Amino acid sequence: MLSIVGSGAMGCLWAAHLYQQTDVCFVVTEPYRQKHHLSAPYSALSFNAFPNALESQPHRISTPRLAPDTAIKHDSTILIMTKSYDVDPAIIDIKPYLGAQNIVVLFQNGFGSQQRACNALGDTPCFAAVTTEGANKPDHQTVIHAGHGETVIGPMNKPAQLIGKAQWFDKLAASKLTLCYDPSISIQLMRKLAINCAINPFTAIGNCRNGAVRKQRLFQEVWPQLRAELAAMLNHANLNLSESELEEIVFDVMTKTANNQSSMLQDINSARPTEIDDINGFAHRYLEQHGLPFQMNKSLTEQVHALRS
Ligand code: KPL
Repeated sequence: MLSIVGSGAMGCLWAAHLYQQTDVCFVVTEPYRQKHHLSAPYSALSFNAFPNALESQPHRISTPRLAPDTAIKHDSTILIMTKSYDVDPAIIDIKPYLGAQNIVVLFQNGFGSQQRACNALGDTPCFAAVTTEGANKPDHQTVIHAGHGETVIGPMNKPAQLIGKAQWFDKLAASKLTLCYDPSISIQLMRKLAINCAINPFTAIGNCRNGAVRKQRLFQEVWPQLRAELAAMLNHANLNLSESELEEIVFDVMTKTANNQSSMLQDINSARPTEIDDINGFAHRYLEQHGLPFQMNKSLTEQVHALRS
């Protein structure tokens, strides 16, 4: 059984790619039940999946929604595809049904929720994923695979390091989404964190797509200071990149995703909480803890918080 926590764009994308290969269900955790106003017995979640933005013929998918006690079998793989701030309550709900035979894969932006989840999971193997797949849900009934990317997965705790790339990985690879395994996933997470720190807050503050950030006055004014803070964070985490190498990576992502609405802008536009505390907020705390300059990450965190107050 493959159990997915979270039925946002990424959860639906994976369900759509796996339902023909294996038994897939969405897990109804308590926060999910409340958010979707569900009461047992739960109906299946039906949606149209468009393989790309131009396709007119969708696949109609119907995926069961089950309570954790029925959704999680002794050998289930569980994909946690919630926002980073929803991971802790989700883990509390599923933890009683997890053991050493299960596999948990975390798909969150930012850095921080992954470590908290690992600490809570004990001896259950826990992996983290960094993905560049582009998916969006224009409405509750529709998911569009907007851009093909790749998903890198690697171990977050000792039990996961011991299991490594095993049968669970083949189960996910059956999705035909591009997957690879990296034993040093923390490096990938830190690199993606720096990219999100450099793009997401500006899209939210300026209400613009990723491609417009470079032309934004605020970005042009603060980027040299932010770039220096992010390069210092990466160097401290042993990912040695010069400021100009970091800039090249960030500008490249801005160009490749120019038409995207960042996840943070989508959150603001849908009046949802943002992941800022696990993005620039994490960078601020990390830099401060290690005696490095942190003011710009702190300021951007505060500016994004102010958008919702
Ligand atoms: O990961 C992203 C996000 O929106 O959270 C980027 C890389 C900015 C692409 O939109």
